Amino acid sequence: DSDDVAVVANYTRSKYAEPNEELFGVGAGKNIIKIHLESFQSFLIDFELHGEEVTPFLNSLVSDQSQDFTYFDNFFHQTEQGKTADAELLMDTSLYGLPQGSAFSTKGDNTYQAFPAIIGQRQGYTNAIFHGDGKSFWNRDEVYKHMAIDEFYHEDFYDMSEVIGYGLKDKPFFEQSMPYLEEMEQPFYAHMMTLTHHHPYLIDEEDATIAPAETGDKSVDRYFQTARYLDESLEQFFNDLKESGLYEDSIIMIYGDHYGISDNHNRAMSEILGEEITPLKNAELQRVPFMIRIPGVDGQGTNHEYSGQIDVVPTMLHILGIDAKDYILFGTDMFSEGHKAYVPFRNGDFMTEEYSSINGIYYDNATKEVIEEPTEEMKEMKETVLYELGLSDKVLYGDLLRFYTPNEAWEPVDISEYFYVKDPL
Ligand code: GP9
Ligand code: MN
Repeated sequence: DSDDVAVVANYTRSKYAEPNEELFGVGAGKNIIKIHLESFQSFLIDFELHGEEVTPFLNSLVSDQSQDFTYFDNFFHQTEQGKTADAELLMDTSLYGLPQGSAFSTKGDNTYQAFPAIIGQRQGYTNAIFHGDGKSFWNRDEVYKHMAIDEFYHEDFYDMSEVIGYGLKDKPFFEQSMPYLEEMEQPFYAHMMTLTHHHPYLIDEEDATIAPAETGDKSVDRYFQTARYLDESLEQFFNDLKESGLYEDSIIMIYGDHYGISDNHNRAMSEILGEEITPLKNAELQRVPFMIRIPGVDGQGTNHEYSGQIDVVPTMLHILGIDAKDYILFGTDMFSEGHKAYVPFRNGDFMTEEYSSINGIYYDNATKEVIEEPTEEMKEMKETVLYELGLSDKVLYGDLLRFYTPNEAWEPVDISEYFYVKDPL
């Protein structure tokens, strides 16, 4: 009830980090194009297989300063069983996914105060999600209403003749999304969700432009081929955005949703990386890319701040010039001096810049050694992580945002206003 929500709000307010003044509001009113890299882990960036770059296009965004991207190379996914849906939840609500199951499925009718709803109300954004799969997967067609997604382009909006694995192949997906994107009312927040680079990494022969790896583990071997295909589809999309004029004045955000290679594949992965996959190494492999380009702002190249998906909403709010302080958000602005650089995983493990806590064991990140006698500060950090995850669970299990009014600008989302059908009567 309202007492519980007050406890939560006290916590998030005490964690809150003041915006970085130089960046506060620099992106106000600009379109946001958010690109989901399915199952994409950061080890792929600059990785070479058979002496070839696997993802030359993404690599070029990181290495070429004139592209004006900032790449967070210590950014982690924080998902659990909800996989993609957990990533969506984390990155649009700054709440953690649930310890079991998917909040999208089980808490799809909750009240949310999501990023799209906030920017729709405060700055007139039109919010859209593009995904070449059925609309009800992960209960999206219900939960999106609560997040104030105005338009959901799902399989009914696409020519689905070129399908592999779960849905439409990424190249036709981006190609067919362009006309919808060009017609959208501006400013818009458009979330492009790719799908081809998804387990078990199936690819048609004509789409495979790099040879598979040779570990004998089929998923791992093909992982590089679908990553290459995704990379090419992205380059095609960037070219189309530039041609349409949308690229220049839009914020572009690129992220990975979760791991693609689980620890069931450690044998093959150790062959690929040439090192043993220890528990610490496995945690380190949970890095996914986060890249952002803000028009008119110089890219920083690579930013090494430890951060995670939970931090994206406050970061983006501040870029748009909306103070995150009023909202219940568990992350903090990644560009802020006061950013809290610890990264909770959903199982209670966590990483900081100096050390990691995995399965009850603390490791020194630099030496990779076990810390036999963890300090009080380390143990307190763990308490904080567990407390924070527990508070987020309370919000979801108790549907607590029902009882919270962030500020005068906030209006509860009216779900009867949203329809995700192609040709409404
Ligand atoms: C399905 C897609 C896959 O629409 O989002 O989800 P995942 O299996 O990665 O959670
Ligand atoms: Mn996914």
